[in-house]
Amino acid sequence: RGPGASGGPARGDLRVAVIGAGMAGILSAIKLREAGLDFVIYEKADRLGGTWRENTYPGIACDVPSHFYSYSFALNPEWTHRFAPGPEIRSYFEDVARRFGVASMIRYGTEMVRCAFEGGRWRLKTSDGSRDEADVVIAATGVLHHPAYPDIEGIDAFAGAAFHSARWDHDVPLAGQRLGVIGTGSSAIQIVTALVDRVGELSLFQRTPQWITPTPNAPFTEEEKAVFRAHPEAMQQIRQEVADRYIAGFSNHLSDMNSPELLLIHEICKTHLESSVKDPVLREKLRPDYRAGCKRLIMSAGFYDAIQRPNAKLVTNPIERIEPMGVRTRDGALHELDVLVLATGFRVDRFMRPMEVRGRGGTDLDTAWRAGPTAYMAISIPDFPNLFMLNGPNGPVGNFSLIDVVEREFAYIMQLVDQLRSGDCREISVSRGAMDRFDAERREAARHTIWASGCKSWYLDGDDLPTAWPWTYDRFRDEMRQPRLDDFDMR
Ligand code: N01
Repeated sequence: RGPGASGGPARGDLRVAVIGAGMAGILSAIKLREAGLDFVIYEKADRLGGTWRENTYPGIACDVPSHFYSYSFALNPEWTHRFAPGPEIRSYFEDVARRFGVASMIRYGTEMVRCAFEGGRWRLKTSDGSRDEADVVIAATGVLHHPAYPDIEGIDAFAGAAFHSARWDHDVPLAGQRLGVIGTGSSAIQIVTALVDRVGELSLFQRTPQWITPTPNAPFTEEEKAVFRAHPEAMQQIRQEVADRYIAGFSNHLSDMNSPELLLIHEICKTHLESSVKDPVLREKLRPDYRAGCKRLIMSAGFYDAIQRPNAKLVTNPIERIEPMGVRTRDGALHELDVLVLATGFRVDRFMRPMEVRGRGGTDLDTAWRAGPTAYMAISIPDFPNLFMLNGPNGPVGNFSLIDVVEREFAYIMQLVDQLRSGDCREISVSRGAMDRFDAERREAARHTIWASGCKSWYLDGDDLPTAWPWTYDRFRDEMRQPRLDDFDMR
């Protein structure tokens, strides 16, 4: 490349540091390699896979159809099911990283502890004390990453095995045991469905019931897989059809809580509950008093069957405390247990933290995010130049393929990186004015989304305002096509 519009020299030598070797980090590496950029991936664990490495609980599967939850450039004819199980997804990422030649670029066991923008470059420090420098940092650190532990009295006093759903202890035997599960999110529902027939007794501690869409998960036959191998365009077609269906029937309507499409989904969930649960008392205990889609929709074909098994018990009386023998509820009952699973979700306000991040002039991220994490287009923060997030705050995170989201975000980021490469500027981040405008519009739009229709969920910030992308998915796709460069502070 020749000199940029501003006359600066073109920079073919940009060095990029990617933090995290999960789905988004692997994608970044593949695309950076294609673009011929120098890069390195830092990964704190000793294996890649992000959420699919951390979550190994029984029954784990993705609730986005497999051919849609795949990179667009690496479709996979071998998926065994419409909704692939977790271990298969982790193997897929490992395989793709190997095939695209980026696995060897990962520095395992190296947690990034500090990134500071000093003298026009990012100065990086890792947990082993080593240092590095980069022109660009891509934070691919995930959203549902840091387990949230419930603040329940006596939790450490439990005599049996207790662990978070994202820290599954596979050494703990389950056959014939009395299992307790706290929580009714996507993780808990999959765990209960998978384990009810393996354990002796199962107690599900429900604070809030959930709407559940009936979602059968048929295997792909050998014939279907043979077609996929011979005709990859058949997978491409499925991917496109699924994306179109999700967007037209769901994702485009989350922004309007009164949309007919969301009302239809509510009716589908209601019919699912009423036609599946026979006992009227149990049925009413399982019936949410808020709109379907307000909390993240749960996809399951088997949960209502599981919770009606003779060895399953739904406990709705609030938890008073945990005792050595089990869980004591407020009505005085002691629910004796051998194993207790905390399927209590994640701290979703962390993003790249606890890493220390300092932008221009020493601005620190904790201060910049004092009122809660925000990012222009989910990607850029004022005064944190050349730092870009994948799946950052305010992005579209509800029941859609995060791979599709990240591919679009990355294409957008590369256009910003091109401003640096061409020499048009040496530092690029959203301007303060554009950030403030984006945030004001986002907050206004958030009040009309389904997530604001009257329930508690991890979509809400401390002021109960939904933090996710509050507009249609179509708008997200449009925005991601090309950055509005006027919104950026380029120096
Ligand atoms: O966590 P959650 P999750 N006492 O936050 C309850 C993705 N995911 O790990 O509703 C009692 O949804 C809490 O109760 P309440 C997906 O995006 C995807 O299940 O707050 N209960 C809630 O029931 C998902 O949304 C897949 O009243 C307590 C539960 O714990 C996200 O991860 C699979 C409590 C937490 O639910 C998180 O799902 C799994 C307390 N003190 C996860 N504290 C698929 O792709 C919390 N709870 C299928």
